[in-house]
Amino acid sequence: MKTPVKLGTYVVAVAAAAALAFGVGSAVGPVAQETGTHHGEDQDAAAEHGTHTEGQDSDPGGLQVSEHGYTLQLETTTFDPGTRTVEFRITGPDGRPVTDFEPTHEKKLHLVAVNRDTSGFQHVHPQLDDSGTWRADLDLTPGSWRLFADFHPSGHNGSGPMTLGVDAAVRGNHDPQPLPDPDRTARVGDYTVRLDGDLVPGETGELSLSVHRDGEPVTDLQPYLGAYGHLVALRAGDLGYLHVHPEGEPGDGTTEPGPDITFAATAPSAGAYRLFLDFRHENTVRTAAFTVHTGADDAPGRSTDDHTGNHDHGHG
Ligand SMILES: [Cu+2]
Repeated sequence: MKTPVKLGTYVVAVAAAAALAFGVGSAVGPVAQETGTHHGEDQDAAAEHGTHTEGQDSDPGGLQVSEHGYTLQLETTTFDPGTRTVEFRITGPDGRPVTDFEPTHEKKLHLVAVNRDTSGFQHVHPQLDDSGTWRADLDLTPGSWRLFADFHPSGHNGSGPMTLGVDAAVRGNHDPQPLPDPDRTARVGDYTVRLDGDLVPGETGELSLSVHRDGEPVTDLQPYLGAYGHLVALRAGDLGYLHVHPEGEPGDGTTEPGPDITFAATAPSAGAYRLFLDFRHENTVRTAAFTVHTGADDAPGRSTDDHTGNHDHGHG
């Protein structure tokens, strides 16, 4: 029973680090949280009182359909397979649909959809109408899907951007696939993307993705959402959604348009993660996908095979 002990130690260490960060960095959080983070039971109590923990990037998002009074409401939760228009609302603490959002990465809301076996990844930008209803087309295959809305409601005191997640079910026969084996190279069309760096539990790790085409480094990547790449990381097992930040942006005088794109990310726990990199070149957005395990490189005894799950998709 070594693992639970280790995990327990890790939680305590993170809690202590969080308490330290709060003590040193800010006086924004309620006092109850600063003391509460030292003890598990108090931490639970703090969570029940809706204490915000944003700013701690190691907390995955997207595990809850409702948080801090904001709820992700899907108009319909069951679909036939195919290209379907998904409609949803974000309701606020007053129960009414939210219509004011602060853009993050140039968009008011990012919708990420993935089959729960991590196939079919899509990252789209829905349209908002005056009533607060968002609409986006998704290509849905049979199975259980997870939809993530990544947004920042205007005037939301202190908690900043958030990610809510909701399940949707798509009818039809589904042959779920295991998580693809760890592989640091992904192919998407003519492009090869190489991943360097590691996700580290509880620490900020640097991930560098290098884009090549036909063996040549790509040095004219196009800005996409204010960066040369957009990375989404999902934890295997619960699809916890990690906050990943690009390091450097187009036009800052130091960030080159490829072949390397660098990100900072913190893994909330040891385990496997599925990474999806969106990059734009010659006016097409492509997605390269990777499986990584925290800490170590590819796990021993694992074979590497072809099912990388990469795909081209027209993204404007
Ligand atoms: Cu987006």
